[in-house]
This record gives sequence, C-alpha cells and structure tokens, in this order.
Amino acid sequence: MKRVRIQQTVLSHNATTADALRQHFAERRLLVLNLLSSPGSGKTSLLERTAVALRDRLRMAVIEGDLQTDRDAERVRRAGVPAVQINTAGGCHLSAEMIQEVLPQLDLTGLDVLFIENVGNLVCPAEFDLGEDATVLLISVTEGDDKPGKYPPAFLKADVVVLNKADLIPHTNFEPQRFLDDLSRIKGDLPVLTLSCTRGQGLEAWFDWLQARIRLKKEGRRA
Ligand SMILES: Nc1nc2c(ncn2[C@@H]2O[C@H](COP(=O)(O)OP(=O)(O)OP(=O)(O)O)[C@@H](O)[C@H]2O)c(=O)[nH]1
Ligand SMILES: [Mg+2]
Repeated sequence: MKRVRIQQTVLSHNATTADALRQHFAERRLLVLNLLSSPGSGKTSLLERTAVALRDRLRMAVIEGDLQTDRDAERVRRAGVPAVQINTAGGCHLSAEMIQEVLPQLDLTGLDVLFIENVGNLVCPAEFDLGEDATVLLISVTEGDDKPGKYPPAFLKADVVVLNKADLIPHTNFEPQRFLDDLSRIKGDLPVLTLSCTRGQGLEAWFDWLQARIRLKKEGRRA
C-alpha cells in the first residue's frame, strides 16, 4: 500500500510540472515531441536525419536524456541543431522537473519544434508526462514483431510509431503483418511509419507527419 502511495505522489507532482511546461510551450506555439524507444532503436539517428534534411526549413532544438555521457547531444550538434544533455545518473526516464531545469539553457525564440529524446527504455518513460504535445515511439525490427502486446503502456501513450531499421527485415524473422496485427489489438488507429535511418528510406512520411504537427500547433489546433 505504501509503495503505491509514494508512486502516486511522484506522478502527481510530475503531472503538475508537466502542465506548467505545456502552458509555457502553448504560449509560444512550440511543438514538443517526446521520443520513446528501447536503447538503440534509432532515436538519435532519426534526429540527425531530420536535422540535416529540414534545418533550412525548420528551427529545432533537442533535449537529450541518457544515464551518462553527452554523446547524443554531440551527435545532434554536429548535425547543426542546438542540444542540451541531461544525465540521469542511473535514472531510467526523464521527468518534467528535469526538463524544467534545463529549459533556460535553450533559446526558444522562433523555435518550431523541440524534441526530447528520452532515456532508452520502453517501460518507465511511458509513465512520465513531460508536457509534450505528442509521443513518437520508435521500434526497430531487430527487437521483434511481438512488442506491442508486451509493452502496452508505451504504445497506448504513442501518437505515431516509427518502425526503424527496415533495411534489416530480410535478415531477421520480423514479420510486418504480425507486428501490425499485434499493434491493432492495443491501439488500432496508430499511424506506423516504416523507414530506415541509415539508408534514408521512408523518411518523407516522417517529415510530412512532423511538418503537419508543427502547422497544427502554430494554428493553435489540436491533432
Ligand atoms: N541497420 C540500421 N541501423 C540503424 C538504423 N538506424 C540506426 N541504426 C544504428 O543503430 C544504432 C543505434 O542508433 P541510435 O540512433 O544511437 O539509437 P538510439 O535510440 O538513439 O540509442 P540510445 O540513445 O542509446 O537509446 C547505431 O549503430 C545506428 O547506426 C537503420 O535504419 N538501420
Ligand atoms: Mg540516442
């Protein structure tokens, strides 16, 4: 009983901070996306691809979450986008307080989109609201096609699924239809964008999704 109460307190404190962040972002009409996935599914690769393809058209910034190192922030900066690194020192997810703490390090003026790359983990990040407008859930084909049924909270939280490393499908036992059937039992209407960050295939659909969400946010409309 006690453990449940403590968790509820942590989550309700997080929710209050997340609401304040959402208000802050809404006043600026700034789209904020929370990127969720297991370690290594390709979150930073997707950000690098997006930065290189769209940096002349969109103003973006990134908050990176990892246990240790600033490797991902460095990768994003090399792609020409400002990035701030959070090290959770063992923590398995980002919290709204962590976002609030690093936000002053970013210039939000004129920004179109703020990406938050969460700690690689398909469990805990699904419980923590960061004040985002939408959650982008990445899955790579090497993780197997059975993940929706095994990790429902992450898929329930998601607004779009990016199925990455499609170039590796011929080398794995991943069956796209089995994945889609499993996903439809959790959240049938979730859009799935199949792509390969390394090959650069299928990225246009992601860019279209992203730009449509930015337009909606600027118009003050909900998806
Ligand atoms: N074959 C293949 N490899 C990919 C693809 N996308 C990313 N990778 C590789 O997968 C590895 C992990 O990619 P990252 O972008 O670092 O993944 P991440 O989700 O940011 O990882 P964490 O931040 O550690 O959770 C790297 O070696 C990438 O080059 C892809 O589409 N196909
Ligand atoms: Mg990364």
